[in-house]
Amino acid sequence: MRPRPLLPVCTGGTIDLTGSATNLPTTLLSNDFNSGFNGWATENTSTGGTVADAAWTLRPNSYFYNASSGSDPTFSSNDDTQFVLSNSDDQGSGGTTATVLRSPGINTEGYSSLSLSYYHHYRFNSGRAIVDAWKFPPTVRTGPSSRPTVPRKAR
Ligand SMILES: [Ca+2]
Ligand SMILES: [Ca+2]
Repeated sequence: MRPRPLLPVCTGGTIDLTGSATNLPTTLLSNDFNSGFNGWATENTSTGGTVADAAWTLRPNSYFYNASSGSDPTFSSNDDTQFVLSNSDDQGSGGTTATVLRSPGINTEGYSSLSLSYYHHYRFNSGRAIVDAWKFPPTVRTGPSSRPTVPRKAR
């Protein structure tokens, strides 16, 4: 917008003021993985076993997995739709799983606060898993480490 010429304002006089504002969207980024990864990147730096089997993979709701031991789980997502799964058990014994699911960059300019929410489910067999969410550069980290949970709907 071009600046207008300055107008003199006299006591008791009136003047028209104009301005504009940009409405920022409430949700910056959202993905339900129902139509794919949609720009989310996956990394798989796992070692041992069949590494490729640990990669983040789109799975349909009610996904049945024949586990190597214990009961065979059927996975359902929070809203009974397609979801993503990194399956350490499928990598096989002797493997260590290291997988990352990374969102596209988010422009937070103009926001004074941000919140992050997500559903996850950690199914315990042996060992432990860590679920972290962080912003990059990682000056602030948030998200607790996962503790073993009984099988339930992914959160
Ligand atoms: Ca979904
Ligand atoms: Ca089995």
